[in-house]
Amino acid sequence: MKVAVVGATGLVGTKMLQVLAERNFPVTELMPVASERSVGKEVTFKGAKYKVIGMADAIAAKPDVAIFSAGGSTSLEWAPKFAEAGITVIDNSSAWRMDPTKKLVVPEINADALTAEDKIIANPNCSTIQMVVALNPLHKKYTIKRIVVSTYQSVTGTGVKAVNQLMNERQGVEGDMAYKYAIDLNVIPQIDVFLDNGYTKEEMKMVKETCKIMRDDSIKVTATTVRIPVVGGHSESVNVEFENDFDLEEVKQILSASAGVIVQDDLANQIYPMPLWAHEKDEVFVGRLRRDETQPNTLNMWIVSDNLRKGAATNAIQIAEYLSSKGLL
Ligand code: A2P
Ligand code: 11C
Repeated sequence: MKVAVVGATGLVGTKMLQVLAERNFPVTELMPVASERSVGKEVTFKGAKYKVIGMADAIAAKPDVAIFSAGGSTSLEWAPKFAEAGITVIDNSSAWRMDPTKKLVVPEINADALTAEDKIIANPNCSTIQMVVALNPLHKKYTIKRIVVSTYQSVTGTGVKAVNQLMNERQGVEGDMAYKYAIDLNVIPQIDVFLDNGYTKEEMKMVKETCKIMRDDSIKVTATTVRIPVVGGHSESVNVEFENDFDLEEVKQILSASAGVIVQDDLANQIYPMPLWAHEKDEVFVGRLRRDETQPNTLNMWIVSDNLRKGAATNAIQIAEYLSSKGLL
């Protein structure tokens, strides 16, 4: 498989190279791609050095699949050019996610919708992915009516500049600011820009992407997304109301048996999901499972996952693995 990683010098692109190597994706030729600024720079894959190439050269080299994480505007401009050249694009930006002609895929949930005609496939937002991986198995059993979610999101979701801001602040060093405010010793209740309805773009991604991935527009979602001074994973407090009543032990069994989910819920030993443990793992961790005692059929849960892995690189590579296994590339 000839594989291009577009945005290979970025935080997610670097993680993509790492995950491709770890999962032993059958790469016969690797093309790291970035902006013209980075052409000629070197990246490492499986211990070997590869020179970064530009977009036009990448198309000319005709990879079987191009995994993009180079921002929305780059995707809008370039993904159609790759697709026209017959290259399947798996795009980690928000550019194509809500386009009705494009599939928005979490392999555990809706990879079955993919066909060889899908030349641009969208990878969802990190905070959406980890939530739906945990909720979809419960939706199938009890039918979700409404989700109330608050997030606690790692600075890695913003990129290298934000990680540097946090580390600089911690060391008392002046540097570029990724956020308007200090992030160390602070909590910022804004992720991405504000929209006309007073919600942020990140919050509305969680609302819209959830329904599209779970193929059910009747699910009501309301979200508050928050940046915290953590490196290593996003956490989410989720309150979910079902149409039907549930048994807490059965909920744990369903989640334990679900692909990509690990239940960490042992109160006696103070075991619950944390970014500290989710960091560099591919699974979604679920714990603090308890009944909401204020209304019927409602569950409280705590969901943690490494946003650069299942939230970005791993999910995209799992899509490529699915396409490859079904002969769709
Ligand atoms: P470059 O390093 O050359 O700027 P991050 O989200 O961590 O900032 O990374 C963004 C990634 O997207 C980087 O690899 C960056 O390359 C790449 N990128 C940004 N703009 C373009 C573009 N116009 N064409 C190709 N790659 C781009
Ligand atoms: C964050 N969720 O944590 C964002 C980053 O639409 O893929 C990913 C943005 C996206 O800041």
